[in-house]
Amino acid sequence: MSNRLPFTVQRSRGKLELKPSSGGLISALGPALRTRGGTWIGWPGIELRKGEELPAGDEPYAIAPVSLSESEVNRYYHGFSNGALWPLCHSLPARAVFDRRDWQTYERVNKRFAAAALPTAGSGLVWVHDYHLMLVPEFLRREAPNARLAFFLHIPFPPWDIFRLLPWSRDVLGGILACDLIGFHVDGYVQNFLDCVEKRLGARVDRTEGLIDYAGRVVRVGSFPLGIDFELFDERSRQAPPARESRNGERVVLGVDRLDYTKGIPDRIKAFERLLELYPSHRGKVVMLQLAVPSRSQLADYRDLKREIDELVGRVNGRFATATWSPIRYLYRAVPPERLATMYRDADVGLVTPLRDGMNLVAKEYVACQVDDPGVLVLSELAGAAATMREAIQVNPYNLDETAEAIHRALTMEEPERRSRIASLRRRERRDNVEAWVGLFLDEATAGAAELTPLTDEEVESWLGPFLKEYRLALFLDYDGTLTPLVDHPDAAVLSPPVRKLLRTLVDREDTEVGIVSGRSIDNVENMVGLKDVTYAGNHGLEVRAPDLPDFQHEDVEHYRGRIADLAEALDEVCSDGAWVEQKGHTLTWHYRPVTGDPMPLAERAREIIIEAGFQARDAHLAVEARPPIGWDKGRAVLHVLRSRHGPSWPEHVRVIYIGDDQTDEDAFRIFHGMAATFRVGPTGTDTAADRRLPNVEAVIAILRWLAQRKPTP
Ligand code: ADQ
Repeated sequence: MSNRLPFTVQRSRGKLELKPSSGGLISALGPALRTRGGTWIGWPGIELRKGEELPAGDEPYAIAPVSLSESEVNRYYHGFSNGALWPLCHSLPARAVFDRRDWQTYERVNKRFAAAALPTAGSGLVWVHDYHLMLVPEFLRREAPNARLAFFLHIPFPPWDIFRLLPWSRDVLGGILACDLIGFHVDGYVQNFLDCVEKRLGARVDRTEGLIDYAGRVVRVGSFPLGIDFELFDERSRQAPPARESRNGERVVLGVDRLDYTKGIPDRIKAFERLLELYPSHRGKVVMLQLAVPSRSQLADYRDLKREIDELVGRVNGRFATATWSPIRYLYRAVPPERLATMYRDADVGLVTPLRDGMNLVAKEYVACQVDDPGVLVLSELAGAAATMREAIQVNPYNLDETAEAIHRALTMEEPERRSRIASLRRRERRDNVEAWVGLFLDEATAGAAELTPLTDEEVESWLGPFLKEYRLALFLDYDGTLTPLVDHPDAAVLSPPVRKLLRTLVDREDTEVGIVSGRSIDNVENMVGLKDVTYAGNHGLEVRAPDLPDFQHEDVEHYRGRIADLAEALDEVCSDGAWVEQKGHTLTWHYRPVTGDPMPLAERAREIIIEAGFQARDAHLAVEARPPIGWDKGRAVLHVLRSRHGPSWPEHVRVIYIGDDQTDEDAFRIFHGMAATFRVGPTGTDTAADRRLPNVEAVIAILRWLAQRKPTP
């Protein structure tokens, strides 16, 4: 699945005609689908009229077109994709425009792409491409939980400090994290992505193995540097007509790009101008040939760029041209493949100096076309290609003097050095060609499930060591699902002896206080934990019992005492098929775990009864909770404990850690955000306010173990 289909549809005299699209992505995936079969899902580039069908193409694979209206194309494609994500991912945030309506259309269009893939999702891999479609995997995962999904980003993934500017950074990360495999061109982007996932979502990552633990699944992440169809370019350049004599020994420095501000065309022209200033000997003998394919001309930035380049070319030519020589030849158009191969072959210098580029295929195409007397590749160190194409002369494209010197060096390089450099470059590009890339990616995408190693002491130390340094610790823990795995009946959630022992050790430490915060009644949770000198908060914090504080009960709960008994009776109506009511004093829980049929109609009715009785209904694990409508929750209860014990300036005296697995723990995560270290346990999606996520009770135990053994605070 990609934004564009491998062809663009045009309407000519009422009839639809297919025109093949070009570009790296198309030439990479076309052959892969041709040999393996499958479906290409994408936008045909035209708004299809009602009942209008695409003409059959000659490709052996199926086509699933996704139709977009003109205004959708504006907001989803020009707006969010190219106006926000493109500049941001290229680390040019000043050019990014963030518009909520663009974002909403992007979401809607991504949903439509996902729907188009749904019929295929059960039978094989869905491989989603590029920044236009970053929410598709999540939408697909919701409808097809067992589907095999992969994503490849063709542009850079920026560092955290830039990515965090995106108002919807959370959603975009969550969108692609629904995949089994996420691929980038180079390792730098992988590391940036892992940083963002860790910092924005608090997900656990394994940097060495490239694994992310998120929403109950393990996602693989890796670098897969895209290659080209090497033999095709090699062959084309061999078959191209010999260089014309009319060149008169003129040497050519070649630039080939889409007209895009990331490609650094104005800086390149200025660097060439600098060359002519620094080395007058090149005047009259060297020409810069710049090809630019028109691109995204609907966006103002791109129209401005075109004007800027026109003016620059005019200025430099005006400054240096003679009657027989002009320094810059500039073609604003696409050239046919055979002609392009000839130009590559005959250029003495391939000048590829993007300000930032995911990979850059032009550098690779240039190398593939150096079949006889080889030229020299000058390559921006800010292109993904620079990670592997080490034998190119690498430059910082913003440094005009350095670039000018590099062009000079390329123009004057002796043959043995040129041949050695190009030979290594060609060997690598021939081996790591596009076919190899597809194979590598698909092998990884269809590999078995990956697993993260259990949480290590070093990892916990890196999370909590600096945070706790020289402070007392106030540790607050939820019970069910945090200290014990979730089970069928609350009575069966027994605390294991090793965990009790760990808690005991923590309670006995001079520098640590422990609190258990539960939805259970206070007597019940105290019974289950069975430890003295612990603070217990029951009924989601409506009551608190602490060793050193007066017992607390929220002043409004008395008012609801009679009414909760009436509610329990009213819920008899939905206590069939095993569903039952757990009475907990100030609150109650209606459990539907034992129900064998579809419990949803019953749960809906239970919610209605609870609300009619004047209580709040909250969804819990296979249960609905009823709480009095009092502005109180687990977070407020813990804050009450901290203030009573340490005074209003408690943050100066203790560090707080709060670990919970339940929706009701979110109140605590929110209230302590920035004031505590918070952990949400279990397979939760994007919607947690906790700093970090933990997969299961074992991970909680690993943290408790580290806390119990840590160096004492004086
Ligand atoms: P692009 O930004 O389009 O691709 P690039 O990789 O250089 O950049 O590919 C451009 C393609 O267009 C090349 O195949 C080139 O031959 C062709 N082209 C350019 N100018 C042309 C002209 N005047 N006439 C004919 N053809 C021309 C995005 C990312 C890149 C990443 C690719 C693939 O921005 O970083 O390498 O996807 O992942």
